[in-house]
Amino acid sequence: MAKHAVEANFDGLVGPTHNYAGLSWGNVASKSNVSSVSNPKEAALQGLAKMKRLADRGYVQGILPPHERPHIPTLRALGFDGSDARVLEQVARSSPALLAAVSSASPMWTANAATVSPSADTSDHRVHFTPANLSAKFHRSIEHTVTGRSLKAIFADDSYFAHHPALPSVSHFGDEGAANHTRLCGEYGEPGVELFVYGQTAFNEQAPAPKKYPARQTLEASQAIARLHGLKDQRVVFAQQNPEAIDAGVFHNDVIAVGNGNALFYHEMAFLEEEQVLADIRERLVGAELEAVRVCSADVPLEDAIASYLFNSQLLKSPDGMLLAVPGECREVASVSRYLDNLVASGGPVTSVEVFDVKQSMRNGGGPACLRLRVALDDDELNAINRGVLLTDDLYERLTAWVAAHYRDELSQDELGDPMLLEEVRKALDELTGIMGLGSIYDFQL
Ligand code: SUG
Repeated sequence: MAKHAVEANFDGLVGPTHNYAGLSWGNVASKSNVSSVSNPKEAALQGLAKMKRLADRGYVQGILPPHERPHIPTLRALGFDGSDARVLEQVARSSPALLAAVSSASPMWTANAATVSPSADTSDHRVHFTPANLSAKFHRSIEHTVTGRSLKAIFADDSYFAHHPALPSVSHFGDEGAANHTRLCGEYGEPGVELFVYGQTAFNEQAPAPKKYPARQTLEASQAIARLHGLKDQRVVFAQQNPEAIDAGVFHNDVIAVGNGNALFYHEMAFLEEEQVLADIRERLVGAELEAVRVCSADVPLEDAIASYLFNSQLLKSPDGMLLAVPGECREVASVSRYLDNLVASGGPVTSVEVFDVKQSMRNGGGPACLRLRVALDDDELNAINRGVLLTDDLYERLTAWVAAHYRDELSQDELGDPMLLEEVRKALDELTGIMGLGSIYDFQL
């Protein structure tokens, strides 16, 4: 008998240095909003409001903390020295691009934090975590150490949870975590099919690959994670993302597909070999029939899917079917808005659609689904986690007050070198680890 389990969503709390630095070549929104003035306070409150609405509906909602930024240890490792203020002053003068990279609040997109395999799928029946090396972008490649510490602080009991280090940080093993990984299943406590979507095969230069933009995930990385997590071959599917989609701006699979339970909602341009992917999932899925909801280009052209982030919605099981939690931009793109009007009436798995405003994050290419990491947990595992990170009414009140007290409501690129900003960040994060009961996870606390 499968154990009762739920899917918990761990959202990244947006950090105080949220800004628009144009760091992600291949991510259209990041490039188009470069140097706009951001509003970190609004960004964090938008994220918290999304979490609160979902927690109020009964979903288990957890939080992953922001990281320390600007990250002085990275700058010191690159040869900047002297006091922290002097390090900032030197890098601001000599390399504003580097300063922007070590100041990004990118850990907010926790769909890229790690790949997680629930205990029903793994050989030792523990929940396995591998932080993503995010090696494709320098500003993201510095995330996995602190991400690993946060995950260990939250999922601490090693009789239930297994933590692996990130894969080797080179392009051959480029890994972007859960953004390229979807678990399909009947009940959450039953064994599922883990679908790994990759952009490129690293060790075969003849294999299809995008021409314009980078493929951030390799097949070799996905295979390594499946091995590390002890997944059974007959429960895993490796699928190549359509290189044309990557070249149009689909830098992660979760910009063009989302799945949950037995439902897979995807655009016809998502996979290189669509029929094969569906057949492989159908063959491996036990205890449930795959419900594939395919969106054609005739209804939603690829560029509209990218502009609206339709597929970066959260697909959540609800009492009467499934809820699609879409970003507000979906109502601003005519084809997508029309599609959504018909979706519920079409009689498929999606039974309701709700709009969430995460505009501050969207302008850097991060929709509702980018902001969350899913962890399926059985009742014992849920009891074993550090409960201080689960959103309650009280924690929501404390965190909104914390944001109001510590965050700026405007931040431009010129301000990233301000030593006061670094001080504000450290003071805020030190308080936060206390609020969430995380102990010491930041370099400045060790
Ligand atoms: O890695 N943007 C992130 C967005 C990540 C979205 N995540 C998922 N699709 N799961 C990225 O490209 C932009 C930062 C800047 O330009 O300031 C950035 O890192």
